[in-house]
Amino acid sequence: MMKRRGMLGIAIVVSGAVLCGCQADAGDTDAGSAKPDAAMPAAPDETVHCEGKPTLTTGVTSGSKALGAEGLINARLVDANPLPPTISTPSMPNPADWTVEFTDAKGEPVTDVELSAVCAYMPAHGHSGPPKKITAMDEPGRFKLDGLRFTMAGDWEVQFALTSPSISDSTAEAPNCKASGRPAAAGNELVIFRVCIPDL
Ligand SMILES: [Cu+2]
Repeated sequence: MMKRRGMLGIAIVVSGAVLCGCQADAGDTDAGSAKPDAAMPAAPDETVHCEGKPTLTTGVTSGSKALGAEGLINARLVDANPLPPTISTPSMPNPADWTVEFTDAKGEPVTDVELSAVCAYMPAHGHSGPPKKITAMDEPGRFKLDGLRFTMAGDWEVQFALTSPSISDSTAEAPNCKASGRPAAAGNELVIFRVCIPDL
């Protein structure tokens, strides 16, 4: 049962390739009194309830939607497996595979989208991790993300920093994704899906 490894007790937001290990034995911080710094995961022993929060849906016409920060690009969840997404642990990685479509205000696919950063980000704790693989699909505006991991129960965001010369030359807010330990650069748009991951 003792699976403690040296690194697990230390809260460091390291390179984007290293996923948060904070679901394992982060100590017994008193909820309420402790004020962890941004990089320090809180104690994971509070039960997470996702009831009443928006449910992630997929579909050609109705899937979950997200609006870009500049309001110029919409994203739609075309497919997700598993659905709903589940917590990812070392023994049960449960990688999430998502297909996302980016469209303009009229609902037409944006054909020149380039993704500059994608990650699953946990705002409460400030950690993030990229998908294992991103593939541009044959259908215009669609991308497949393989191996997204939600390493703790709680509220997560899946953030996309993207550029699309045909839509915008503006600069959106930077994503919270990190690449090689550094914040990722902002694109023309920042699109965010919000998802609650329940306890096992
Ligand atoms: Cu966390």
